[in-house]
Amino acid sequence: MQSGRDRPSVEFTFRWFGPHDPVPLAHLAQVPGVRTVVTSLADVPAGTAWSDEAIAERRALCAAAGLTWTVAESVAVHESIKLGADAHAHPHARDDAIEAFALTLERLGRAGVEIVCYNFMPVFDWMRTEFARPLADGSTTMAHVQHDLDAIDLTLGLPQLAAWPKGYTAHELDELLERYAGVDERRLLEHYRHFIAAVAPVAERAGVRLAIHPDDPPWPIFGLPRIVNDEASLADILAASSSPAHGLTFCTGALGARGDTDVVALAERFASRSHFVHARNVRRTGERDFYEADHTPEAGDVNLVEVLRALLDGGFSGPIRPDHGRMIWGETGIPGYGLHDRALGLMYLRGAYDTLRRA
Ligand code: DNO
Repeated sequence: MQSGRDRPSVEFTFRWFGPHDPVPLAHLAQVPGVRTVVTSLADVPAGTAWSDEAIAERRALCAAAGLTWTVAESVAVHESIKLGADAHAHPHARDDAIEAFALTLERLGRAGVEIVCYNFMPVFDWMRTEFARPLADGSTTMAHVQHDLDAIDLTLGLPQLAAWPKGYTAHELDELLERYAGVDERRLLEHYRHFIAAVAPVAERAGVRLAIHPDDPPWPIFGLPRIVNDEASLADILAASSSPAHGLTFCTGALGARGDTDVVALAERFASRSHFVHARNVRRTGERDFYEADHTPEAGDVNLVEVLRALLDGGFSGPIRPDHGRMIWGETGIPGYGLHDRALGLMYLRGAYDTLRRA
């Protein structure tokens, strides 16, 4: 157990989706202590390098609001990388996509962006089955019910349920899913090793730290393999490269959705390999069902103060952002990404942190 003075310092930060985000950047800068921002060029398709100009433009936008862009979340990993060369339609697609990813890292590094968050979930990024479940207090939140997900017929295309539809037609989706037929967890992990071996040295040279985000929800969906979701799989992922540039986005919500996972124990074990933290709380309502709760321990199953203590004692030093909040006080906007509840969450974490540092 460390005393407060020995505990590393961290940076509390906030996500901003870009000019289409209903939360103005200037409002983020009014949250006490927030000086940096997490954002990305989400309009650039996976497999295309981000241009220096577009990076400079986003950086300038942040700077004009008094904020420094320090984390890129996310840089998308093209499906050809996850599929591996042989399972993809074009023989060079994987190499080209890796090259584009590496170029993006070099350019972000030059622009002073220190951390790049990404994920390795086939086809679908994070997923929920409900985006505005009413809670007893009149707020709304996102929820996941596995039975409802299982009932989705993908041959009809991906309905309104995906948070971030990638715009596949039913036919494209069908083709893509077919190509994944030969990719099981073992193969996916091999493809991941190929990818990280290629990009970690580039990240190192560029002064960028890579932070892989766990699968969300943390189990396979639609029969697709997922390899970043529990203690053993996180250990395999981290063992894929010993580069100091290779690490995790420690997402307490994604990891906390599994009843067989002790998030505090994971924080103890992986603190020093974590480059970035997503702090949010979930209430499990079934083996594979949960909803997203506010950041306090009574509201959900994750004790964020204990997680924070474990991360700090384990040597984590980096950016932490409050992740999904509820929609409260009549706010509307991107589900999970209203200003109010995330700002309350940030202040809760900040209070816990200041206390831990003085204890
Ligand atoms: C959800 C986020 C994810 C995350 C990506 C990382 O709100 O945590 O969209 O940004 O999965 O690649």
